[in-house]
Amino acid sequence: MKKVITYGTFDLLHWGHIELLKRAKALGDYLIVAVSTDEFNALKHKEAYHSYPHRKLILEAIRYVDEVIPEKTWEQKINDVKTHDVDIFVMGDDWRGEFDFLKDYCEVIYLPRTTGISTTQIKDDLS
Ligand code: C2G
Repeated sequence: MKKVITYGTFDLLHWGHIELLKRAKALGDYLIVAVSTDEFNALKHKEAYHSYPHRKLILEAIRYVDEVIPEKTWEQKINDVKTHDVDIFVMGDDWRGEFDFLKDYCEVIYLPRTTGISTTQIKDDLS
């Protein structure tokens, strides 16, 4: 079984997130999503509209997602890859290069971001 992992806040879930998760799942058989806790979001200088428990609940309802775990630190990725026996790490290409250190542990793939949508744009459009 080929296991894939990806990380993110996934706030105000939108079709750009879904396109990422769909493509990530298509790379293997099992997709783990490490969703940022509210405390970790503070480290990313992000404040999500939905709380961690609600963002976790929403992600668990997506057909492409098999498991949701918390993302609490920047440093947990290597351990996550090892403990979850992950074969492929996937992120949108706004992160290109940032996680190449994981290449010693698994395949690293950066997928093109979906243009025309973002959580920030949703907030701006509604404000
Ligand atoms: N994404 C995308 N297209 C968009 C918006 C987001 O492909 N229009 C992707 C991002 O590239 C990322 C994932 O969806 O791979 C989640 O996006 P965010 O919730 O914004 O994640 P981010 O805050 O970048 O957190 O340790 C990594 C961080 O937790 C990533």
